[in-house]
Amino acid sequence: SNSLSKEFLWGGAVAAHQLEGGWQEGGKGISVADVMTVGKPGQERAITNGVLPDEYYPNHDAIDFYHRYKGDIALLKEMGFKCFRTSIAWTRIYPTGEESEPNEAGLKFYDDLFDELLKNDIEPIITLSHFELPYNLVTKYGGFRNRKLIDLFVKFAATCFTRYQNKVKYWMTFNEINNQANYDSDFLVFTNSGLRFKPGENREEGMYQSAHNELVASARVVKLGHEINPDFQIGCMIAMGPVYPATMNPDDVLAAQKAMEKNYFFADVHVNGFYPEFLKKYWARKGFDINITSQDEADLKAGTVDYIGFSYYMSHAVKKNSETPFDDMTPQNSQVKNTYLEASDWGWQIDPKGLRYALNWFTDKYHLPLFIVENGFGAYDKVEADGKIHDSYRIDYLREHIRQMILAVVEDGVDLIGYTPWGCIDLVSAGTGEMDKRYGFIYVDKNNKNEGTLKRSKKDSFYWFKDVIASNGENL
Ligand code: P53
Repeated sequence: SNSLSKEFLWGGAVAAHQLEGGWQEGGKGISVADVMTVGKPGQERAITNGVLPDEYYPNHDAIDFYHRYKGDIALLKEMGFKCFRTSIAWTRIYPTGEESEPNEAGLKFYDDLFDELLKNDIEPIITLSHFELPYNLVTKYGGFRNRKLIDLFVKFAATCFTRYQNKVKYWMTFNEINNQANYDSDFLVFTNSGLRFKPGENREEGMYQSAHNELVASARVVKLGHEINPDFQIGCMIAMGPVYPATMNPDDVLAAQKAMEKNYFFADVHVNGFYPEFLKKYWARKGFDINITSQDEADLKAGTVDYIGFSYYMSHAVKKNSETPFDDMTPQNSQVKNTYLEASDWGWQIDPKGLRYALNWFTDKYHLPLFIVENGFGAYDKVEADGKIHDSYRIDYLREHIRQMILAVVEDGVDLIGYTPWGCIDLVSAGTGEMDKRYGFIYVDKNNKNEGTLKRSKKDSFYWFKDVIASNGENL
């Protein structure tokens, strides 16, 4: 066929903590997102020890989707959305993560939200864990380093699967589980796994143990979900940023491959149900002692995913240097600027062809259906005197990525479920906590300093994307 199928799921993506607000409504507990402040381009947000009285926490109120979701869904419907990706805030269901009974007010909120979507013929696509760990599990257990969190996550997932089994078909377990491969970043290990390191601790080993515990939790949840409803489609969620060699020098080529392995072995385990050989060898060389039981190995095998959800924003390029052995290559420590690409104001390199590359890479390696569950352009928007927002830069970004996506499907035969651009309505940035780093088709009047009316308005990209969906990708 020369076009996308009629069933192709066009939509948009968000995460609970980045738009709901209502951080203490309906008995919600404090999550890791509730203790992070605002950063700026090139500066990570700070993590505080609990909620402090004089700090501003942008996720606490976010864009108040908690109270405004009906109006917001009406706008998504107007754009023609076939699906909407969001997450279930763990702390609305189990406020500390440890309760024996779920919180009914939290369950009811998502019942109502999913009903509203279904009433509008919008399929909910649900992430179980999107940077929303109960903060209590950080202070009490040190996050996912502790195996205890496996059972707590399985309990949370079982509650969601049972309650929403007739409303939600598409699930994902851990959002961007591989972000923590960059274990030097306080933000990434905290949001993925609730990890906080003391000076002198082995961050890398701690990260691998947490990642293992999450991979086991994910596999157990996949198996359980299929038992609860065999029609469930349960995927993993990988942050994909292909790593290119800076030159044709075989050193650079091998360096890029090694950096890819370290970032994407997570997908190997999710899809194959076992660890790749290179990683076990690497752990042995480093002297890492990762606790993996034989029951874990059986669980990993029994819970492989149905599809691969992934985010795609940018690509990276690496150059081998003499200080960094192949063993330690990462996109961070050997990164060079790709002189063929432009970047966003936050330094994210714009690379539409990298999306086609990523779709083919996943397909060649795993032969599973794929779902682009995030893609988009974070940018400053300007509201004109007449209230209009001319975001042609965002349209350009999305158009070129959609072109490459369609080529991957039509010419390369990639099996693609759908496309949900990130932050379809402006929301709080995960990386910086800013409101002014915007991705939306829908503008929300609120800035980095918590000022604004929260009024929603349609950007130029709103009308453009509406036409893209209506024409099933023909009118770009
Ligand atoms: P923000 C790092 C690298 C790539 C994607 O990010 C990332 C991150 C973490 O910031 O996050 C994903 O808001 C994530 C979303 C996030 C989105 O990309 O930093 O799944 O929660 O908002 C965009 O611009």
